[in-house]
Amino acid sequence: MKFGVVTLFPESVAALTDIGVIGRAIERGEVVVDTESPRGHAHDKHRTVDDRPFGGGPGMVMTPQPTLDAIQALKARLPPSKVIYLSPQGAVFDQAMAQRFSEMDSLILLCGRYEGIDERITERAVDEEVSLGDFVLSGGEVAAAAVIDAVARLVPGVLGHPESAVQDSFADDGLLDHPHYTRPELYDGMAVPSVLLSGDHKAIAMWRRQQALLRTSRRRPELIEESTLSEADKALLKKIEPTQG
Ligand code: 4GM
Repeated sequence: MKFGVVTLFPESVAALTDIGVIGRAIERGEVVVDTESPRGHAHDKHRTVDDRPFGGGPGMVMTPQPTLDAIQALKARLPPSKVIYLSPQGAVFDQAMAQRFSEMDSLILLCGRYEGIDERITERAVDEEVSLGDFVLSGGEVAAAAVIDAVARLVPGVLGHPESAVQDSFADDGLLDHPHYTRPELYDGMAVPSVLLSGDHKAIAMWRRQQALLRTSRRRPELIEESTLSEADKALLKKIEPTQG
């Protein structure tokens, strides 16, 4: 899958995507991250990409021409792509959106700086406005890198072990993940739950399901209402007092 990123700081996106499983997928050529800076499309001698807001107020706004030309330059190099603008005003990003984006051949991510971008950029070139959540970053680059990571790891072949994408929190049922343990069995007086050492795979699966249900109902009850629980799930949720929240 190919990602195009329109950013005034191309190195910052590369620094975040060139590591870990996504970095290795980029090395193998399974994922491509191509960047384009509006700065290179500014025509004046100071390479100006922003200006003061009409109507007054603090900060600067990215002007239409350099950013729209940068988007066009990426479109010319990539397969037909949707343009996603990362902003706090967007629809909230979630696993279902990541799944939908991962089914595309390519995606262009537009990063804002300053107070944001001239609305005519959005009107002319943006297909979807997406937010990571209700907080403000100094630029869209960290949000774009998060979207690239969440989407790329769903592309077949990118993760080493294909089942780990399926088993993730949210993946199949929209529930939070169960707790995980590894060695040692006893750490500073804290024991691993004995069922995980039992070798009883049915009991382990049931315990994990129950922990996922209990965690979700305590931490994110709104997710439980959305997911349709089986009768077995409802029984698990009622049965035992949880070991942790
Ligand atoms: C638009 C306006 C995304 C974009 C002002 C980007 C938070 C998110 C920016 C801006 C961003 C988010 C860039 N901040 N919640 N900052 O996904 O500063």
